[in-house]
Amino acid sequence: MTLTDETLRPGDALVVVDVQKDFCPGGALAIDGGDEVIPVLNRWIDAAVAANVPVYASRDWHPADHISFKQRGGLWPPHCVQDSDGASFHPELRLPESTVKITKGVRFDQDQNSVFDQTGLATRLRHDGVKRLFVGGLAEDVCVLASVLDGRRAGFDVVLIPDATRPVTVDGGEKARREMRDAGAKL
Ligand code: VGL
Ligand code: ZN
Repeated sequence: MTLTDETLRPGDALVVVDVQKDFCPGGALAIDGGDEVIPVLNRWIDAAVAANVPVYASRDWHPADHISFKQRGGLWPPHCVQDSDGASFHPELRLPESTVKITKGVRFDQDQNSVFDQTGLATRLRHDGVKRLFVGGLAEDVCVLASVLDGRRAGFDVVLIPDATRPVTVDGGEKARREMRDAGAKL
């Protein structure tokens, strides 16, 4: 990536996916090195604020006994239960006050991995004049992947910030990067 490509400019947005305590070491669905994305994202947040580029941050926000939890036949241990400590944004993530927050995973009948899934986010981004998304967060092979693919489908240019994301599994991360590249995302 050239310096020009990396520079934030009007029409860009920074999208921070699910940097919550439960996805970091010590959390209910801890991702290896999940907390290592935080200092990287803080630098991107500073750059976004300096360039007057808006910041959007999603949170996974499940009802208790959510359909995605193992006890309900889902894939995951219980995590990011609404209003629990683990569902909070990681305290070291320095989100500006102007951050637009996206809440997802609230449906009783299905999971929502993508930040675009039934949130109205594409409409909001277009309203805000956004054309290109810089994306980081957790997890690379689950919610980041789904969000990047949906962002491309919705017609946005998408840049994944590689050192600002971590996968649940190494294999999953490699596959996710291939899929994102094939969908036209820049890495
Ligand atoms: C996520 C697993 C379950 C994520 C959310 O944010 O990537 N992963 N729920
Ligand atoms: Zn979840």
